[in-house]
Order: sequence, then C-alpha cells, then structure tokens
Amino acid sequence: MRIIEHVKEILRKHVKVWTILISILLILVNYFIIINLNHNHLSFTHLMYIPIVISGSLLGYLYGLGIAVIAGFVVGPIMPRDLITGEMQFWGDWFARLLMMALVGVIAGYFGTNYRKSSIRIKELELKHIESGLFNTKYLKDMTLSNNQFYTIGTLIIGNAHAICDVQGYETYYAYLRKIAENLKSTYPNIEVVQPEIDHLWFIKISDHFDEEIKTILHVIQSSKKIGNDTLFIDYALGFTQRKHLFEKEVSKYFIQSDIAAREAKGKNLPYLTYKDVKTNRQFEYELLTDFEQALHDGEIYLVYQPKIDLKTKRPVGLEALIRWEHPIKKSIAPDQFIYAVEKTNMIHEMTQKVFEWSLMYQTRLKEHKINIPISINISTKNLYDIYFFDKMIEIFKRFQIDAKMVEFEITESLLMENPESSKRMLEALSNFGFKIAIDDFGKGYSSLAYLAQFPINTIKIDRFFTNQVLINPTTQHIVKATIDLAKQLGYEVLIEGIEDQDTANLLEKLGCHTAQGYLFMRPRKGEEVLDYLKKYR
Ligand code: G
Ligand code: G
Ligand code: MN
Repeated sequence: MRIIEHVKEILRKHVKVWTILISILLILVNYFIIINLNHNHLSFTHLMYIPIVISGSLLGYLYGLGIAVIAGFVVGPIMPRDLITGEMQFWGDWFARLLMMALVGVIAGYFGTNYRKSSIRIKELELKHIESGLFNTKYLKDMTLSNNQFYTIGTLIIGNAHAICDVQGYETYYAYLRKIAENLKSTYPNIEVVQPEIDHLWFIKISDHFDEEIKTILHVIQSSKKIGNDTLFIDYALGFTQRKHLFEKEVSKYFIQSDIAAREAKGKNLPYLTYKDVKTNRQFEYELLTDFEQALHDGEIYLVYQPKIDLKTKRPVGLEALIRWEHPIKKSIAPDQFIYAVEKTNMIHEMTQKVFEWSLMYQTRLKEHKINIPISINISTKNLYDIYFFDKMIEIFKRFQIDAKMVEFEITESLLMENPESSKRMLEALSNFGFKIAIDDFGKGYSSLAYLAQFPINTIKIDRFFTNQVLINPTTQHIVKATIDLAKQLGYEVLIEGIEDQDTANLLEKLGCHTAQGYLFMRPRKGEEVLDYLKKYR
C-alpha cells in the first residue's frame, strides 16, 4: 500500500519528465514492433497515437504536438514502405500521416488542459465559499495535526454579522472577512483560516507564544475594520484554545472548545476568553452550585440586615435583608460571586423563598420586642418569570402575622428591562396584594423615570455610583437633583445608597432625599446586632 502511494507521489511530482520519457519509450517500442512485423507494417503506425494522446492530455497541446512530430518522423521519412524491398515512402503519404498525428496531439492537449482546469475549479468550489472566497470546513477534513506540535486554535464570532450585511451590504461584509484572513496570513504565513458559518471564522496555527498570538490576533481583527471608505462597527468576540498534548489528531475537536470560549466571551461582553478560563469558571460554578443547595438548609447561608435611615430624623425606618454565605472551605463568598450562578438555575426560586421566609421570621422576632419596621428583600427577575412565584410567596407570607405593607421587594432596574412585560404583570400582582416595590441600583441602567412610571413602584434607590460622585462632580449633582425632583413629583420615595460620610449625607438631605443607606450609619449586620441597635430607637 505504502509503496503504491510512494510511486504515485513520485509520478505526481515529476509528471512532465515521466510522461515524456514514457512517450518516447512507447515510440521506440512501436518502432521495433513495426520493423519486426515486416509485412503490412504501416497499419501498426496507428500505435503511435497512444504516446501522442498520453502526452497531449497530460501535458497540454504543445507537448502533444511535439510528440506527434517525433512519432510522425519515426514512422515517416526514416522508415521504408516495404521492409523487404527497402522501398521508401512517398513523402505525401507520411506527411499526411504526420499532420493527422499533430492534429490529434493538439486536440488531446486542448481537452486535457480544459479538463485539468475544470477539476481544479470544481475542487475550489467544493472547498471554498462562493461569496467570501474563504475555505469552508471541508478544507480541514484532510488536515491532521502533527504529533509533536502545539497549536493555537481560535474562533471569531461576529455578533452583528446580519446587521452589517443589512446596512453595509454583503459585499462589504465578505470583504471584511477576506481582509481579516489576508491580514492574519501576512502576520502568520503558516496560519489557516476557515469560515464555518456566515458569522464565524476559525483559525489554526502552530503555536509559538500562545499569549502573544492572542494579542496579535485581537489586534488584527480590530484593525481590519476599514473597508474602502467604510469603517465597520464590529461586535465581535474571540475564543481561544491551545493543543498542548496529544489528545486528538483531528482538528475539528479543538474548534468545539474555541467555539465554546468565544460564545462565553460574547455572552459576557468580553473581547476574548480562553477555553481554560471557561472550564475553570464552569468548574467553580459547578462546585458552587453543588454546595449551594446543602448550604441553604444547614445554616451556611443566612441573612444580614442594613438599616435605612430617615435623613431628617436620623432614625431607622426600614431594613434591607442581604444574603451571606459562610462556606467552610471557600470561606465567605460574596453574593455577586454566587447569585449570578444560582440565577441560571431553578435554585433561584428556592433561594428567594428562603430569604423571604427568614426575613419574615426576623420581622416576627422584632415584633416580639415591640419593634415594628419594614424589611425589604432583593428578588431576581428570574423569580418574576416563574408563574408560580406569586402563589408560593403568598403561601409563605400567610404563615406569619405581618402586614403586607411592611414588606418590600427590591428589583434592579437593568434586570427589570430585560423582560418588562412579564415583570410588569408580576409586580402588579405583588403590589395589588399590598407589598411595596423598590427599584434598586437606579441610574446604573439607562431607563428613564418616565418609562419606569408604568410599573407599580413605591421607592427609587439611587445607585451607589452617584453617591460617590455627588460631592466632587457638579454634573452628577445636577443629575441626582433632577432625579430626586422628578421621582418626588411621580410620588416615589427616594433612597440613596452607599453613604459613607457626613458631608454627603448633609448634601443629599438638602437635595431632598428622604432616606439613605450606607456604612456611615451601619454596615449590614447579623440579626442579633441589628436587634440591639434597633432597641435604642424603640
Ligand atoms: O450584600 P452585598 O453586600 O454584597 O450585595 C451585593 C449584591 O447582591 C447586591 O446587588 C444585592 O442586591 C444582591 N443581593 C444580596 N442579597 C440578595 C438576595 O437575597 N437575593 C438577591 N436576588 N440578590 C441579593
Ligand atoms: O444593590 P443593592 O443595593 O442591593 O446592594 C447593597 C450592597 O451595597 C450590599 O453589597 C451592601 O453591602 C453594599 N453597601 C451598603 N452600604 C454601602 C456603603 O456605604 N458603601 C459601599 N461601598 N457599599 C455599601
Ligand atoms: Mn438592594
């Protein structure tokens, strides 16, 4: 098998030399056949068409012609008409034969060349996209990774490919893809670029310096977006993986990894991620979620409370319940580290129900100490999408003797906007039942108060970001003032988050803020401590 391959390879490499040699050899063999079969020899001259057709079809019409002339002479002037008598041929006879042979050589050459051209074109059409001219995935089929090499493998996702095509036209978009491929090739001559889908590019190169290659490729993609007079807006993300060990010989397996990394980067609005990052993140998330369910039931997860202070009277007028996780190995895990993961699963419902139940238990305990204070809990919009959420919350609530207006639900502005329709229905149900609704982190998103007015809202909580800026930045001060004024006109309570110093507290009181939360007054604390604190104001 290997010998055959080997021979084929040698024949392919020196096709010209072999064809000419074989053709001349055949002419000589024919010559000896003719002169040894002594009578009626001229009918054997037709054997000469074999080397003529071979060289014409394999090497083109010039070679076909050349071999025809040689063959024509061999069976022409130098060959007697009769071998026994030695009578020579009439020149018109052999010359007519030579012309026939030349014609056949040229025709064979013409068709041979055309055939080769079309097969190259067919092969090209099979391996390339018609529009972009870039290789498609079939191109990778024959590629196997060599044993002792590292490879850098990447996926580029163009999130707004369809928008670019709609606005700038397909031609511009494909020109952009081609430009990326060209620029990558001129940076790394050994890189292979493939277009698996309209909005994806794959590339693979032998890895020299993985981290540097990531940076270079990022740079190439950013700097390729000027096409003619247009500069495109590209919403892209890149995913990278590296083949370091001999896991797979097949390339396609690695593109699955770089695709995953690119999708993850896209989802997180990052310019790129490596598969390794994604894997460790996923592992972290997976372990976290495995522990979370247990932790919710065995006391590792609990609530702390932060008072809300009336800026005029300086007295606590409410509490916000905030979740905490004291993990035995990972130590204390901040909510921003686990809530986003829990939110991706069904456990977010159980978490919110637990938080609700615990805060109601705490409120009941405060009542036993003659302390009657509203408590707010944070809910996720994922909760609002659950059609059973309302019923489950009411079921929990009915187990306690607490007035609904003493309970507030905080929902962040940006999350609310992800699905305003279903959020609105759920918030209306909660509000109609008598619960209060607060918009958390207001100002971090981009919604206007006018838009928010369609939701049943009682309180606006202005985001910490503005609090930090309000003393030093006059523009922020104007924004905060205008927000407070409008919110009050719409009948909302206004709370400012994250007050850490007295000057800011004074200023915000002057600007008309009703209530505030912040380290200046009290950090979030465990129930016991907050109870002691509240007793002083009873
Ligand atoms: O508590 P911390 O101090 O770290 O809060 C960080 C973020 O986590 C805040 O945006 C807060 O709204 C959110 N958060 C805290 N507790 C809860 C909770 O019980 N449920 C939900 N959904 N979010 C919470
Ligand atoms: O987004 P939400 O308002 O639910 O988040 C409350 C978060 O703000 C909690 O993480 C809480 O610990 C934090 N927080 C409360 N007061 C302050 C403060 O004065 N300064 C800062 N930096 N964070 C605060
Ligand atoms: Mn909050």
